Amino acid sequence: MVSIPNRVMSKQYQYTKDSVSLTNEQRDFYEENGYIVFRNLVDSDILDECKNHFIDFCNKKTEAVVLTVMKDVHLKSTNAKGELLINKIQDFLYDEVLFKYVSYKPMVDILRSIIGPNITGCHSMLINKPPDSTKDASRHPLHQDLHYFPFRPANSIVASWTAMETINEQNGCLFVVPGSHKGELMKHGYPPNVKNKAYHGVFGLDHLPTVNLTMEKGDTVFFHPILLHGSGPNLTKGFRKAISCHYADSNCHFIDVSGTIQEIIKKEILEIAERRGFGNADFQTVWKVKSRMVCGEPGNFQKLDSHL
Ligand SMILES: O=C(O)CCC(=O)C(=O)O
Repeated sequence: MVSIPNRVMSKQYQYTKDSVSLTNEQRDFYEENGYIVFRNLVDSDILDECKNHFIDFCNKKTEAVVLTVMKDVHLKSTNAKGELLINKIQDFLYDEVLFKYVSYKPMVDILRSIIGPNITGCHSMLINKPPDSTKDASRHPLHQDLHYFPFRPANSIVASWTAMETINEQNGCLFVVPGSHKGELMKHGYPPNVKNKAYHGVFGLDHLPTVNLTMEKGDTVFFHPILLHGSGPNLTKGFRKAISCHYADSNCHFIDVSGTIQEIIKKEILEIAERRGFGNADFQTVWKVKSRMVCGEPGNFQKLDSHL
């Protein structure tokens, strides 16, 4: 009988790590599709605490450590205020209430299985779609999140995105193009009728088959930063809220995106950062300053230039 060496028999995984938190079946699904949904992963009380904190912040009833507050441009000319106007808060990793979501242990266990033990939270968002949007208002066109990031490798970055209430086709669920994480980063811009700042998308991909991720409160999807995804408008009478964080292996290296297809977003992010008091910090520094270590050893995100 011919014996087959172990290394021939063992499967080659490219997008996940050997660990105990993902079953082989879950690993295979993420490897093949670039995303995986875990039902009822995040505790309802944590999500309620985050949601109430967000609403109190919108209504100016509490302080929160949030660097970027985005208002829906389609609603700016109306009388909408507070929770009815603010469609996204970003960069809240140093807010101790919202960080409870970011560092939630069952989630971190899964992150370890995808990007390894040294984890830095690098981008955080709470996305609020106000009720009764028009077709284009709260839509997020098909895009790849790597477009926003000046660090690599892409396989060492992953997003978590958690429904804070039932999210379906009517109120603007996430849709994904399964397997698209195996492709390249594409050129992004503003598709027709998309006016919200930095809501970039890739043009001409309407023919691609998408899968709608309908989710209940607490359900969480993890996805690769090259996965094409977007979300529809909220056509219902209620709000639609989701909370999300991108995580990177702390040892990811930073790249210079000048002169590349990412130049356009670098410029926009630096303009926003300057208004937030970052002065003339460079693109890499902006990302380092707003990131926060979650577990393991510190790495390149924690190394700031000495002149800062
Ligand atoms: O929650 C959503 O609508 C999706 C947001 C999204 O994909 C993003 O902000 O990158």
